[in-house]
Amino acid sequence: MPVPLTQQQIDQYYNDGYFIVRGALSGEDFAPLEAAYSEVIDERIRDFKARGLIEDLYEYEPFATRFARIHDQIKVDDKDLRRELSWGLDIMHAKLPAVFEFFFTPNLLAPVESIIGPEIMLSPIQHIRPYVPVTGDSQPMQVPWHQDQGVTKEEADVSEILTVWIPMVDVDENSGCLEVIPGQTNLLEHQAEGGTMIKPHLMPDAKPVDCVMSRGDLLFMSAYTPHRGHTNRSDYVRWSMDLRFQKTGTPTGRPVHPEFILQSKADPDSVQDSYVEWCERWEAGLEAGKGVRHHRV
Ligand SMILES: O=C(O)CCC(=O)C(=O)O
Ligand SMILES: [Fe+2]
Repeated sequence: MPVPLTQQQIDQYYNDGYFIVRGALSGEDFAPLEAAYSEVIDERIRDFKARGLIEDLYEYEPFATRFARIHDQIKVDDKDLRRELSWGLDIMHAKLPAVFEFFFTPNLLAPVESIIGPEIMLSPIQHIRPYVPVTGDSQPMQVPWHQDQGVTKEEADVSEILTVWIPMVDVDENSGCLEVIPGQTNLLEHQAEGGTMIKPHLMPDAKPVDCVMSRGDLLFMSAYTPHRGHTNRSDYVRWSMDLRFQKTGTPTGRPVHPEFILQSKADPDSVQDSYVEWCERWEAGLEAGKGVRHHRV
């Protein structure tokens, strides 16, 4: 049964700028996603084996670890090959039907509605991030301290945007969970250098909180909550998805990329549930967005 947030949980979200919704998603909600990504990865692994780039397919390795065991077979300093292995897995590149269907998961939309209201639009700022285990300090694609409002254009400053961070595996400080700084309600100045990040001298001195989570939990974060991902030093891949929701019609701050109406109680026919249209609008948006700076800095 989809469960909305209680008033106490909503209050906690607004007080702290984040809230972990425990046990919201079920194994059934994840199964099609996992199956779809397993298939994409399997194809890629077979291609790498056929090209003699890896020895072992690790066919019977579970979803959480298989991709890591494949990476283990490629030298850490062969960055191009490692990049090729992970290339194109993000939501808008892979365009998997299972991901599109996941957006409409009732167990996800019920607590989102508690914050955003019944007219729910999905922001185009959305990712799937497989953090592969590392031994050193450099986690490819790792994001530094930032607020999500900082990665939008200024037009989004009138919008209330809710980030939902969804671990597809259990996460803790050793396996790449997020750390957040509670209680921040305004935008801190960001810089582009080092990846869009809060200017170091403006970082709040409040103590960061590690968001230790199980698969099935959802991290709700306001767009002003400073956060970053920990390095993954475990032996499995930190698979996570992050989505952003806002009231339909409010600016996303990413104007060239497509937003989608996921739910409407006022006008149910307005829901954009066509997979084909989703693919077409992403293809057009990615083309139009080439060479465009998407962040405000
Ligand atoms: O997954 C991460 O490590 C960072 C995620 C993030 O910045 C976000 O979801 O907004
Ligand atoms: Fe973020």
